[in-house]
Amino acid sequence: MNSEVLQLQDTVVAVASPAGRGAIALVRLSGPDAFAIAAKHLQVMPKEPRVAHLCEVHSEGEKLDEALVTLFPAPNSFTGEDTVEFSTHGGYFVPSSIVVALTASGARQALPGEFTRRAVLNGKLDIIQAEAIGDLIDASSRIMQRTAIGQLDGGLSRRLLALRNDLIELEALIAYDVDFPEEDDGPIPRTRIEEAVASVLKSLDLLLSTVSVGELVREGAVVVIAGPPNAGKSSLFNALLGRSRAIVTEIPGTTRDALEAVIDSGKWPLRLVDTAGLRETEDRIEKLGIEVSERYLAGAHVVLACAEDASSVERTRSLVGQRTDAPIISVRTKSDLVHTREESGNGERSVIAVSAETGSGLQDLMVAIDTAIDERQGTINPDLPILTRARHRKALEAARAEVEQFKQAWCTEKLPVTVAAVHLRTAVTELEELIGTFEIEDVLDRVFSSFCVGK
Ligand SMILES: Nc1nc2c(ncn2[C@@H]2O[C@H](COP(=O)(O)OP(=O)(O)OP(=O)(O)O)[C@@H](O)[C@H]2O)c(=O)[nH]1
Ligand SMILES: [Mg+2]
Repeated sequence: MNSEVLQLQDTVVAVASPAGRGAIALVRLSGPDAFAIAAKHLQVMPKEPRVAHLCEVHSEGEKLDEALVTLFPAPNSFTGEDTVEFSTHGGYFVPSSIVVALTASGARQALPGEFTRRAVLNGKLDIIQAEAIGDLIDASSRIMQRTAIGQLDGGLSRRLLALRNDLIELEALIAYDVDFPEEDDGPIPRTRIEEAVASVLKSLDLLLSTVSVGELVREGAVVVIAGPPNAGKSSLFNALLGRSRAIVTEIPGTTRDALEAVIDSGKWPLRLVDTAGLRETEDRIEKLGIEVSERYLAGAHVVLACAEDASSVERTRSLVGQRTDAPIISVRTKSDLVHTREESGNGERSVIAVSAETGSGLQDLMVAIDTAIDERQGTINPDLPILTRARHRKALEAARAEVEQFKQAWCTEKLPVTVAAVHLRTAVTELEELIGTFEIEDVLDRVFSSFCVGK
């Protein structure tokens, strides 16, 4: 999408709810002619803004639907433009017939993400907040939802704006020093500039330290179930999921390929992976499966080392330890079977006994997984906004590199101050592009390319 295509003088329309059968669908109409176009199709045009009115929607003398129609006069709408929302009956046909009628009267079909894009262009949201809307729609866990809501409320934007302002103040200090070196107050003390630089670098580092948490929030923590064939890995996978996803048989070597599923019942979203049992084998397919297991182990956030008795749990743990740096939780499976229960006792303190059959120990295991991730991540400062996208990380890393270069130049006095200050200007530009309320067209293109129509 580029600026030639995106004409703000157009009035655009789209079905904002997903296609398919449902009680209600939402048709959105936004732009300078929204009210005039809507009036052509409503038997009675609602007068009061922001109040839902039951209206008959007509086209060419024919009634299309009875809908709840709400007018949002500019600038008090999501897009900042005159907007009409039609809550129509759901399904495929009714909402699209209304879109067809409105386009026949001069509206244009909205492009993907165009409503949110207009909101950004009209100053209702910055790009960071627009991304949060995308994240909120895509949220597949409570923590992702919470992070996106915080970002939509402007938490991250405020933090970035404060950083940008610190950099601009630094620039001003330096400019003052260059322009008025003979002022009464004397030159700005070098230490004052050095302290300001150190403080900006610290704030940048603090934000950058949230990148790994952001990745976990978006992607989920990879929890790999590993162990010898027939240990009960697939059964545990199914039990933790609460449904039968993986095939379970009494034949060792049943699972040949890694199987993934998402769980969001604990603190962190988890990507649980069932793997092929680890053993020496000549079977070509099983061998490939084991290679996949080993790859998953290398990329795991947590590994569950599973086996049926204490000594094989210990063996599994050391075998797995050679293939991963992730924390390993020792799990003794099939705890409902008598012979394994007899073995429990000394030396098993850190081993969690579970039964996929009865469900015992599963809750303890979930808690242990969350704790292992907590320990790996360190404590998360709840006041610190989290960077959730590669775009955020890249911009902050670039800004940091520029500030670092300024610091070098300033400390070694190798470059004229005015030249060194160019690095500060570039750092400011990086942050402004990231927030996106400044020079933004190409940033907008990147952000909105993944949006759906109607949002
Ligand atoms: N009694 C009891 N039997 C279990 C339990 N978990 C698994 N089993 C049985 O153990 C056998 C192997 O279970 P799977 O879950 O297929 O084991 P696996 O580790 O995935 O095996 P591979 O895929 O071959 O590596 C099956 O017969 C299961 O019914 C359990 O908690 N209690
Ligand atoms: Mg299996």
